[in-house]
This record gives sequence, C-alpha cells and structure tokens, in this order.
Amino acid sequence: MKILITGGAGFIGSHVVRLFVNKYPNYEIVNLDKLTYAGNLANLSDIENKANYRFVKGDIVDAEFISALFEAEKFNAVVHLAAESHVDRSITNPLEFVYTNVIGTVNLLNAAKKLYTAENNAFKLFYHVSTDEVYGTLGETGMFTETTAYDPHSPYSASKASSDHFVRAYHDTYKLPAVISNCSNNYGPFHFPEKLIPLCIYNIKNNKPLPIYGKGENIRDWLFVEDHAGAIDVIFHKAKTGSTYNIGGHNEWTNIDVIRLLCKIMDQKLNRPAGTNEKLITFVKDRAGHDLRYAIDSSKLQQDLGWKPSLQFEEGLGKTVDWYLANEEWLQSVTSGNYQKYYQEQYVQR
Ligand code: NAD
Ligand code: TDX
Repeated sequence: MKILITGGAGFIGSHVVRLFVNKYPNYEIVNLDKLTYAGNLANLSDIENKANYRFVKGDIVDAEFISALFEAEKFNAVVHLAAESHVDRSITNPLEFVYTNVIGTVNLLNAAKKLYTAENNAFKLFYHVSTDEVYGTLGETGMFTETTAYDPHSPYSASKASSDHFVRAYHDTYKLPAVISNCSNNYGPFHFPEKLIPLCIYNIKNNKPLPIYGKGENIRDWLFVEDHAGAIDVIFHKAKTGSTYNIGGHNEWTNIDVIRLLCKIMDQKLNRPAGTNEKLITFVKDRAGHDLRYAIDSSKLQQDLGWKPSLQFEEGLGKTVDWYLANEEWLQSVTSGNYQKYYQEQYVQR
C-alpha cells in the first residue's frame, strides 16, 4: 500500500504521518507539503529517517505537478489534509483559501480519478479530512450530526464546504472511492501559535496579553490531536466508501473558560502565584462572522467503528503545556521572522 498524505508537515498531518509510519511498517508513506508558514519538517524529525517514509515538497494547486506525481508514484490511497486552516487569515485573504482548499483538492481528485480508472482499481481510497465548521453555527442547544445541512459562514469554512462537495461529487459521478470526516477543534503538540490555545501558551510564557475575541462566550468542542489521528486511522481502514463521519470529543468549553483553565495550569507549571496569568486576559474586537457554538455528535463513529477519545481535556491541556515548555527551540523557530508583527502587534491596534 503506497499512501500519499498531503499537508503532513502541518499540525494534524504530522501526527497522522507519525502514526501511519510507526504503526504500519509495510505501508509506504509519501508526505506532500508546500511548507507554507504552517508547515514545518521539524514536526517530523523523529521519523524522517524511517525506511517507509518519504517527503516531497510541492504545491497541490499546481495541476501539472500533481498529475505527474500521481503518474510516477501510482498511489493506492490519499489522505488529504493540506489546506489553509486559519479562519482569521481567510477573512483577510479569501482567495488563497480558494486556491489551496478548493482548486488544490480538485487537482488531487482529478489525479486520483485518472489513476482509479487507468490502474484497474488499484487506487483504493481518497480520504478527505474536513471540519465541523462546514455546518455553520449552533445556538445554545443541539449538536452537528452527519446529516446536518451545510451552512458555512467564514471564507475558510466556505472553502472547506466546497471541497467536501467536490469529493462527494467525484464519488457520485465517477465512482471514485472516497470518505470524508468532519472534526471539531484540535489541540496538542506542534499546533502553530496563531490558533487560540498555542497562541495563549506562547503569550503566557512571555507575559503578553491574551486576546479574547468579543466576550469569550463562543463555544468550541476540543479534541486532543492524537485522538483525531487515531480516528483517521480507524476510518481509513474500516469505513465504507461514500461514507461520512463526524469526529469530536463531547468536550464543549467557552473560550474564556479554556483560557482561565490554561492560566491556572500555567501558574502552577511556571511557579507563578495563583491568579497571575489571568491578569493577562484582554478582551479585543470580535472576529467578523464569529460562529457562536460548535458541538459534534460522534456517536456514528463510536457505534459503527468503535472509536472513542482517550484523554480528558484537563489532562490533554496539561500534556500540551508540558510539550510547549519542553520544546523552546521549536517555539522559537516558528515565532521568528515576521511572526511578532503579524500575531502580536495586531492586537494592540484593535
Ligand atoms: P495546518 O495549517 O497546521 O497545516 C496545513 C499543512 O498544509 C501545512 O503543512 C502546509 O504547509 C500545507 N499546505 C498548505 N497549502 C498547501 C498547498 N497549496 N500544497 C501543499 N501543501 C500545502 O493545518 P491543520 O490544523 O493541521 O489542519 C489539517 C487539516 O485538517 C485541514 O484540512 C483542516 O481544514 C482540517 N481540520 C483542522 C482542524 C483543527 O482544529 N486544526 C479541525 C478539523 C479539521
Ligand atoms: O486570538 C484569538 N482569540 C480568540 O478569542 C484566536 C486566534 C481565537 N479566538 C477564538 C475564536 C474561536 O472562537 O477562539 C476560538 C478558537 O479559535 P481558533 O483557534 O482560531 O480556531 P477556530 O476558528 O475555532 O478553527 C479551528 O477549528 C476548526 C481551526 O483553526 C480550523 O482549521 C478547524 O477547521
């Protein structure tokens, strides 16, 4: 089995690559990544020399390159994670999200379809990794299920919804074997410090303000990244083609409560008096079109395929903080360059 994993140098992709390379020594894993600001080969330094792993630098938007790669490599399956992933960036630069998330996905689908048809069905599966944000926002009650209607609000979620539709269209029209999973917010090691949790870990460590959008009342459903990678493994091997699975941890928190918990954990780990870090909390201008609440019903995945999350949030958050404090070099390297200007000065301006 030769598997192409796209976006393997990113946050979730690096955990998926590591799991597949270590757990399946007989699979050949090819990691394709453009190495944008979010992609970092240091995320994979522990497995880079494994015999069943290879890295290819490339852009999924480049249709000729993708077509030639598939022709040369004759992959048996694709796990597609490469994407522009940050909602705030999609608000300032939506086109980049259309190129990578929509056109890039269609380029991969075209190349997979060609292989599927030409290679006598040696191509087995196109696994598309997507998000719960395609479903839009919930009010105070209810959960997203696999049959919830799509209602994306941000340019990011609109681009992911579009890519999901294309994957289903290729399955329905050309019979391309495909599955989709829609997951809730992930957290854990190697998360780029632009997203809420790693940004606040970095800022607490450096005694900088913790920017909370609006009143901090928006709710997200947090899942430890290794649990997401485990779910992808289960779905990849067991799901029927044409199916969709929601992945989530039944773990809803308001943003302000997440950050209060993080402040408390980091008071202890940094030996600061109780209450020190909470003083850094700063309420800033709300995100435009900010979805109020996400909550995933993952009972289909639990019942059909026997997956369940392994970690409680407090434990996972503690592990995550330990990882960031122990990996100062990684944090330094990803926050060098124009990081300070992009992520730190903008909050002062608000
Ligand atoms: P990330 O931003 O950390 O990583 C994305 C990776 O894709 C990076 O390594 C980047 O270099 C690569 N990439 C970007 N554009 C590319 C291109 N044109 N060609 C090739 N490679 C390119 O993202 P992430 O948080 O790890 O998310 C991975 C996937 O999971 C995305 O599809 C995202 O929509 C989905 N997802 C993320 C979350 C979450 O909480 N982070 C939740 C659900 C679903
Ligand atoms: O500085 C911040 N302050 C703040 O209050 C940031 C960066 C975020 N927030 C809020 C916005 C959200 O309500 O925190 C919540 C989480 O924000 P992000 O970490 O940016 O994640 P979110 O927008 O929820 O999207 C994430 O989960 C779903 C990923 O980035 C997506 O790729 C994934 O699909």
